[in-house]
Amino acid sequence: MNDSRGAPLPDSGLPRGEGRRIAIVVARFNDLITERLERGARDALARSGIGADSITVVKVPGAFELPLACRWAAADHDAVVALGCVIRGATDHYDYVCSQASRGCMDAMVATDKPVGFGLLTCETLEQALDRAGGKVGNKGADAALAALEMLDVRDRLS
Ligand code: INI
Repeated sequence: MNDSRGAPLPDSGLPRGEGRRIAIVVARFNDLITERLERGARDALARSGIGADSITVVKVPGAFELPLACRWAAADHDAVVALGCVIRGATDHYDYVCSQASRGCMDAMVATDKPVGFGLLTCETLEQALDRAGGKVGNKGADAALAALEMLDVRDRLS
């Protein structure tokens, strides 16, 4: 594919933010982690050229509530970033929350035809979560935000 001047475009979309309106949906459960994911997502969006007034942040109780809020947010935003953190406990509750939240976010993305950046950490320990929320493995909130922007660019190039 070529750009408007005929120069070849790279195969991947670019995380361009200009003119985009983005919603960030943040689960409050494990907020020590999810606040860091939110900061990472906000910073990544700002670096991609999105002003603070084009970003809506909304909090929900936990990861289980992310999919429905993503569907609501998709109605008047170009893309949504879903952020949460599930840490394995003593029961199998973890498995239900992880599987339903991730399935629900995918369903929200397909049903609304809007990108949903998936920033749900599913970890065995708090240490693993800290590593992924701005620690030694990066910030998965930032990664999810950039993935959503990249998908918007992919859509524009395919349409
Ligand atoms: N929600 C999370 O976001 N992370 C968790 O680790 C978690 N655990 O372990 O239970 C969790 N549970 C709450 C759930 O997401 C709902 O908010 C709750 O069940 C009310 O619907």
